[in-house]
Amino acid sequence: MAKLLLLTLVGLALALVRDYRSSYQKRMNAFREVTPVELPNCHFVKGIDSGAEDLEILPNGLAFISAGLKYPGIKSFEPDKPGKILLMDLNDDNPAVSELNIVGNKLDSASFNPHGISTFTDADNTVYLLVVNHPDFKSTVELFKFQEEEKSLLHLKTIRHKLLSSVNDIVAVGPEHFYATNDHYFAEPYFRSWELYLGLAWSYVTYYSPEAVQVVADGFDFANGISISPDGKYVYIAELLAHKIHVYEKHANWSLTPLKSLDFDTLVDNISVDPVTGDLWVGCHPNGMKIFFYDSENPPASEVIRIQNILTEDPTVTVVYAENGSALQGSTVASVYKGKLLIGTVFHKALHCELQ
Ligand SMILES: *[C@@H]1O[C@H](CO)[C@@H](O)[C@H](O)[C@H]1NC(C)=O
Ligand SMILES: *[C@@H]1O[C@H](CO)[C@@H](O)[C@H](O)[C@H]1NC(C)=O
Ligand SMILES: CC(=O)N[C@H]1CO[C@H](CO)[C@@H](O)[C@@H]1O
Repeated sequence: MAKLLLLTLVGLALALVRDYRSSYQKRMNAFREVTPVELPNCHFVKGIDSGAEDLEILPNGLAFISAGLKYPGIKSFEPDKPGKILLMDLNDDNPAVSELNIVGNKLDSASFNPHGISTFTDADNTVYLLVVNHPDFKSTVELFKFQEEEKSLLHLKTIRHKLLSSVNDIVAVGPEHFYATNDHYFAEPYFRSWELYLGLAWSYVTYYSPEAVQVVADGFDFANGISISPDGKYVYIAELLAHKIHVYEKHANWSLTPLKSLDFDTLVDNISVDPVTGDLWVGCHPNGMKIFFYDSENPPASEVIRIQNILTEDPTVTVVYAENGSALQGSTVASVYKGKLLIGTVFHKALHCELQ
């Protein structure tokens, strides 16, 4: 009898392990290969060789790029160098990047580890740049004022809060007001691989303002990119390991209510919204195993998806660019400006292409 019980328990444990493993492989999209989709006239951006995790293009064509992210467990080609913020003018024929000087004496540049970024332009045309930072594996949000003449960023403030525990990406709705995704995996100097394996969906979205801070959505299996519609009425959230993009309605009191979600066959990372058309551009990882467990012989692929008419019953989803990693490894973000597409990656290069 005892033997039978033991056998049953062993059987149950094995079934559980099998279930977790197959769900893990599904969440990681472990068996996906890409079919290439090419774009004309692609050039690597000079000066970017160790990542351009997030980028944001201003209406005048100036692009901010966060570079040099060190994420626990994820590849970095320059593990000992601090991160930086780059500037690029997309109006140039062959745009190059320059590093923005950080001025003000409150930010420790040696431990600067920038991740998601977002800008806010106020009524006087002052541009604020908000940057998710991970000094010593903690999470803060740094507020800067962009000084275009001096090509510098004036550091104004460091924002910390217990509901900003493991921030991935932010979208600003004011100079000091933003929504932030907390991915759960950037809290400690090690990668929480067991928790990632189990898929506990502990990731959430916080609304932050100096007056009130609240969780506005939760239960995500790795909430990643976040962005907002041009009219400011809808917030888009990418749930990386569930392969979903969620549309939330934003209310006057800043709360969010779920409206709909779309499913994909790829891990959706950062979302950028075309201010002209309202289309969503998403940087994706077709196969999560390759991005979380780097192998230079079998590098992670890149994939960019465009979603048109997301609010209608029948949105159009197009794979605009796909490449197996022999050219561009691990795309995280893509954004358009005047018929050209700029694609950023976690730790690799950035690519600038013409759209057909
Ligand atoms: C915020 O506004 C929404 C929509 O009007 C409402 O349903 C919700 O109860 C409000 N939440 C709070 C905390 O007041
Ligand atoms: C990736 O694509 C390139 C160019 O299309 C091709 O030469 C190469 O064999 C591919 N690699 C793999 C592993 O499929
Ligand atoms: C290119 C681009 O717009 N990327 C987005 C990535 O996420 C941040 C934070 O939400 C957005 O502000 C960026 O727009």
